[in-house]
Amino acid sequence: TGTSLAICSVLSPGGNGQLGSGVGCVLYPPLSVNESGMSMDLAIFAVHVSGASSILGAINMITTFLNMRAPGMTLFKVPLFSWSIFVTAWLILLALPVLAGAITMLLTDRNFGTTFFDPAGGGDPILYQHILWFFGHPEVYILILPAMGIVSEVIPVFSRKPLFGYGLVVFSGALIGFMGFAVWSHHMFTTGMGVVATSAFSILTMLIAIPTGVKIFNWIGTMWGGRIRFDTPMLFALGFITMFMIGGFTGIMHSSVPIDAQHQDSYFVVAHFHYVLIGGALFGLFCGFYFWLPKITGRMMDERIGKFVFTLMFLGFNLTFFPMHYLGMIGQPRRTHSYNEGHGFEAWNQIATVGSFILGIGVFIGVVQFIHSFYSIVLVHIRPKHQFLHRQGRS
Ligand code: CU1
Repeated sequence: TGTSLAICSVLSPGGNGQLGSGVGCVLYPPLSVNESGMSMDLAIFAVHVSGASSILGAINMITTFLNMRAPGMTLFKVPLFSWSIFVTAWLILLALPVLAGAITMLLTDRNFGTTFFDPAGGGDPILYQHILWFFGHPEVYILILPAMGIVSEVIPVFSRKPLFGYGLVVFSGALIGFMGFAVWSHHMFTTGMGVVATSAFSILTMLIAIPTGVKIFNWIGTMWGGRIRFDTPMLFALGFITMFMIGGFTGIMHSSVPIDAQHQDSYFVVAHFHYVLIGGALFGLFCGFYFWLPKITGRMMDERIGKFVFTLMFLGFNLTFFPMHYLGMIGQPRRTHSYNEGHGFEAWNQIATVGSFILGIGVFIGVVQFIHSFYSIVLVHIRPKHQFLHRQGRS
């Protein structure tokens, strides 16, 4: 239902072919309040419905984790992927109702004459940013923690060693989730919050690098001295670590207020969060698919195609997003769809365009491989057996 509402939002009057009239993924007022047409309202309903379903799913995950473990499966024997989902589910449960509150206020501001975000009636548009980012920062961890869990499962297998520091990986994951609720204002350093608030949020943001670094050292410690096999899932895990680290380092740069003020709303920020969310979360997702799909279907996937997909994605990803660091530093603002010549933007943008096609082709081939792998299980197990034998010429 959420997806249908989102599609209706794109197609409805005022939508201009974009979700919620294209006011940007953060739906900041006053633009999101003043935008006419029902597209924005449909987008708000889409987020409401999807949020409700995510909350129900999270409750299911938490109760399953706590109540339905096999006999003898104590909490500190649970696989790390399950731990990461447990922490993620708590973040969903605590963060999404806050987002629902923010967009409900947006809805009443738009339709029922309230002025939560309108200074003319005593409201404040910055209030929306606080509420949105109190959800928005934990949301980043909702996306990255499951990928960290996947990588924590894959690296021991292909290093042929048990994971180094199981307890540390569990606790650092929980700490990342917990601290993720205390750093939201680092998205708002340029809104004039004052020195005390910006300093506090700056320090807390820097502190999150510690549990994150703990995880990375645990993964390296697992590989250290292991007999490493560079199969496709392991390649994606290593790709995850390297690119997530680049995204993490630029994140630490942004936690410093004066540097953030320089990078604010530039392509440097775009490069940063794509290193975290494509190089991190998407590569983690592919890592999980290449690792677990053969266990589900009972058939290995073609290793050569897997490595080809990894090569395309790794090359394409870096060609697309690394130049955006430079583009940001020389001043290209984010959310630009065209620009005047003569600023030196052209070359890097052209490289990024070529890279995006290589990345897209890689993702496409990978998804086709996954679908084909699923289809193979349908052919072997679900079609009536005599039909299968007939096909093999043995009936
Ligand atoms: Cu954040």
